[in-house]
Formats: sequence, C-alpha cells, structure tokens
Amino acid sequence: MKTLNLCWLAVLLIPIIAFSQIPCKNAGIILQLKPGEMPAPTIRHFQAKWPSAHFTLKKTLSERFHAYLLDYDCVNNQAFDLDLLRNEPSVISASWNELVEFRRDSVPNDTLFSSQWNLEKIRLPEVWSLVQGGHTPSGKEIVVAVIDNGFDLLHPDLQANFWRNPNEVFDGQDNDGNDLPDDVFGWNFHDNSPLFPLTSSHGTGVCGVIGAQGNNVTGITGVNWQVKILPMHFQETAEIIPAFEYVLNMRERYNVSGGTDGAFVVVTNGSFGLKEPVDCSTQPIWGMLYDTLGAVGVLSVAATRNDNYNIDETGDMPSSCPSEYLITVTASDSTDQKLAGVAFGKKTIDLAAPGSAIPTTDLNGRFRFGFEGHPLLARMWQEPLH
Ligand SMILES: [Ca+2]
Ligand SMILES: [Ca+2]
Ligand SMILES: [Ca+2]
Repeated sequence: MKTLNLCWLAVLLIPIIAFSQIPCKNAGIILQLKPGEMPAPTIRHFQAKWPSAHFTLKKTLSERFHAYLLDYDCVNNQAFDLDLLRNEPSVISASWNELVEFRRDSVPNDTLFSSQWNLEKIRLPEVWSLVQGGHTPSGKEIVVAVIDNGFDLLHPDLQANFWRNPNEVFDGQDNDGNDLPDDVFGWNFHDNSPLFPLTSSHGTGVCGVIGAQGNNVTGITGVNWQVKILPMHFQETAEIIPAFEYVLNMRERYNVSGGTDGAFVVVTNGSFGLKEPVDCSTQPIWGMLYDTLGAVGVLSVAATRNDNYNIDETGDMPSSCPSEYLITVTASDSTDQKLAGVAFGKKTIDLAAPGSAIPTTDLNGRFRFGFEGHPLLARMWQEPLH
C-alpha cells in the first residue's frame, strides 16, 4: 500500500476492465524513441529493413515523450515480432496499440438516494457533514480527470459538474495555445476532436458515481456533491498517452500560473485494463505516466480485472504497475466481501470498494441501477492514505 499525504482529495475508485486483444493487432504499434531520434528517418530505416511490413507514421502521440503510433500491414504480418523494433538502437519501447472494450450493464432506472447503498456503506454521510466536495480549504477548484468513453455532457445531474477550460471558447481557434482548438470541456482523443460522441454509456456511469450533483432534488448524488470532471474520451491504448499528457499539461499550467490557467487536477480515474493478464512492462509509456503525473501532484486510480486472479502472480495492466501514485482497487459487496469474480493481490491491490448494483447516471438524462461487477467508489479523504 502506498503512503501519501494528501488532504481534501477526491479519490475515485471505479474499476472495470476489458480491453480486447486484436488478433490482427491492426490498431498499430506504439513506439517510444530515444530523445533526439526523429520519427521520419527511423521509419524509413524500418521500411528498408522490413519492407513487407509497410511501416508508416499514423500520428504523433506525444512529442514530450517521443511517442508515436505506427501503422503497418498487419494482415500480412500477423506474426511480426515487436522485439525486432525493441532491439533497434533508436527505440526505447514498442508495444501494440489495442482497442478498448468497456464493460457495462445498463439497466435504466430512476433512483433515489435511498437506493445508493454503496454511499452509506462507506459512511459518506459522515464525510458530507464536514465537506461535500468542490474546493480545497484554500479555495482551489478540485478537478477529477476521467479517461473513459461516452460522456453525456448534457445530463441534468452532471452538467453543472463538468469542468470548463478557463481560457478556451468555442470559436474554432486554439485560444489557450495547447494545440487543441476548442477543448472547452476536455478532449476526444479517439477522433481528435472537442466533441464527445455517445458511443457508450460507460463514461456517463462513471461520472455519476464520482460527481453527480448532490442535494439538487434530482436523481442521485455523487460521492462529491460538487466537483469538476474533466472528460477524456478514448478507445485505444495509444490514446492513453496523449490523454495523460493533457492532464499533465493542465496541472502544470495551473501550478505555474497560480490558478489562472489549466486545471487543479488531483486524480485521474481509469476503469479499464488489458484483457490478457500481462505485466506493466508490456505498456511501458502507460506505466511510466503514473509516476510522471504523481510528480506534479496527480494521483491515479485504476480498477483491477474482473477475474478471480491473484494479480501478484498473474500480473495485470494496469493494476500490477508499481507506481506509488497509483491506487488499485478491487470490488466488494454490501457485506464487505470481495466479489467472487474480481481479482485480488496482497502486494498489487490496495483496497476494495463497493462494486455491485451501483446506481448511477445513464445516457439521455436517465439513471440506472446496475453497474455490476466492478468496484465503484468515490471517496473524500481528509487524512493520509495508508
Ligand atoms: Ca486549446
Ligand atoms: Ca477556441
Ligand atoms: Ca442529483
């Protein structure tokens, strides 16, 4: 378990999992080059060395981290060995870019607070008697970055709690100079767009647990009655890199501007993982980013897998990652027992949180009763985490 001194911190724990392994691996290859190495000559070198693979640069994921997404002819190169790229002197790491699959169990249902057993279970009413979220004692607006898929920005019980970029407006221009025009609410990293498609209800459900507006005579309440949620829409592992860099940049801007720019992001929530039980080293940039974020003051919370595995032995991405800034979560029921179908691990898993029949928000302004099988918890800590 990690020991971190963090006050007035909204921490969200919303595991889930499920990435799809792509037999063709046709979502490309995530490549991290050594500083000073340029992608164009490197790829030309690859093209000359492995002409049948037809390597091309699909997009730059992060110049800061020298991370690039490569396309290639996967149909005719199903057995391409990534170690060939890893052994190149210009390369730090190479990993597959995999499509993400979010688990969901959507049963639309109007709910009342009395149905939110999970919040009573973690004794949130006692916390709310002291604080309901929103701001730190010194007045900083707390922001939670949610990397997920399918955000209903107009949901009546969420709308007031979505973050707004203080220096960006919808005018087609990049007003705040971060190379992303109109990132007013956050960013859609899958389509490289400021618009958020409702391709899933998953992100909307996650946001409801974290921060559905409380005490507004509507629907449910989140763990935080008030909080600012920064949505980041994604689908593939490669998109995690620019998404986390976005959080990093926003927090750095906040830190250096004294709060007039960027966002006071204190935590990221990631309710996803890889389908296969693999070690953190298989996605090295993703794994490294937890420490990078932690260094500027951002914790991350991640779900462990929905299988009754001992992660200490099997591994899991990302819940086996060793970062001190990553809190890993499994799921418990209303009697505080671990759910049968979720993972555990004395070394790797930090805690369990309610993860069965969780009421939350749904698409089109609705509510549902039934996020199943994954820990769902958002909690405010006012004392050191142990
Ligand atoms: Ca911008
Ligand atoms: Ca703009
Ligand atoms: Ca509400």
